[in-house]
Amino acid sequence: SLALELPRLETALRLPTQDERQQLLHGLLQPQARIDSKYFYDDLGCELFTNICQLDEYYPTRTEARIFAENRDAIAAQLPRNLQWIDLGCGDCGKTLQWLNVLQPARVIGVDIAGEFLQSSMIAVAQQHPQLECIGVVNDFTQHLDLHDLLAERPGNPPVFFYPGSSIGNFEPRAAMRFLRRIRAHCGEHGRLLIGADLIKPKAILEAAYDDARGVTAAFNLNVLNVVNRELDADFQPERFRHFAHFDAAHRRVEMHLVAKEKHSVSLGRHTRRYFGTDEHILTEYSHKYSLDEFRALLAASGLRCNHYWTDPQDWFGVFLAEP
Ligand code: AVI
Repeated sequence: SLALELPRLETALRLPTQDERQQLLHGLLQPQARIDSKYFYDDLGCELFTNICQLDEYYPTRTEARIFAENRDAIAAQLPRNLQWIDLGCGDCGKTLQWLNVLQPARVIGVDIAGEFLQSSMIAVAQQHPQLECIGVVNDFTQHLDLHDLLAERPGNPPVFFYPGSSIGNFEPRAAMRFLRRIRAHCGEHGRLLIGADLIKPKAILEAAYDDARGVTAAFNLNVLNVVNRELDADFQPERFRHFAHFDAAHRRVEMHLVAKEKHSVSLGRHTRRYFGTDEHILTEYSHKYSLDEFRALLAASGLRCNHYWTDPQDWFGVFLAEP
């Protein structure tokens, strides 16, 4: 029998709303068609992303992990005691698990858009740390981050937001600033943000990271069409598109696209059809890269002071600790 009490799961904000479907449809009907990168993460997408993180070419995950491993005590020393740890986009909670022993937080809040995945992750955390209060919040936090009530339940425990993996790079800089400001608004006096950001580096390394030899990233990108098919009752055939990734140096971002191999049309539900010409692109993701100074300037513009940061010997990835 299961002695474990199931972690609390707050789901109020999930189910895709009519609004979200409208937005998705609207994006696909633009002259430059686009699909928001949040649609990557269905069950298969989450699994493919886990595989991406283990690829030789995909350096961000292991570079960040090494920065954390080598500086864990120094980072922990800068954080408040009895904190509430909020992992934004926690996935399998693998990164959070590595912090729990040094930090001994008062509670852990995992936030993720993928509900079932989140539930099993939080159960795993609770099993390994039976004394710890674990809460899962199913939420598209990129759209509406509102954890004020939840955090206010523990007024004596300062929040520490954990946003690793350079997920901030998937926002355009202005949206990143709005998002960082929202985090700041949750911090109070003693709250902190521990955030990872991928740094500028040679184009060939960046492009290989987003177009690996085994085709895992290609499968991840193409899978978004299956997600759209379900969301909109559409009939995309992924085999009619190919994966394309390139670094746009002017905008300092890797872009992922799906390119139509041939001219064809796709039904987007009962009343709408979209025509694609040969080589027409659907934009599926931006992954912005920063210099150390640019990222600190972004934090500053969001009202966050960064007194400490850590990098690897090549300056490929940055970990920043920020406070209001
Ligand atoms: C989640 N995010 C930080 C990844 C990135 O690198 O932008 C998503 C990804 N896309 C392709 N590979 C990985």
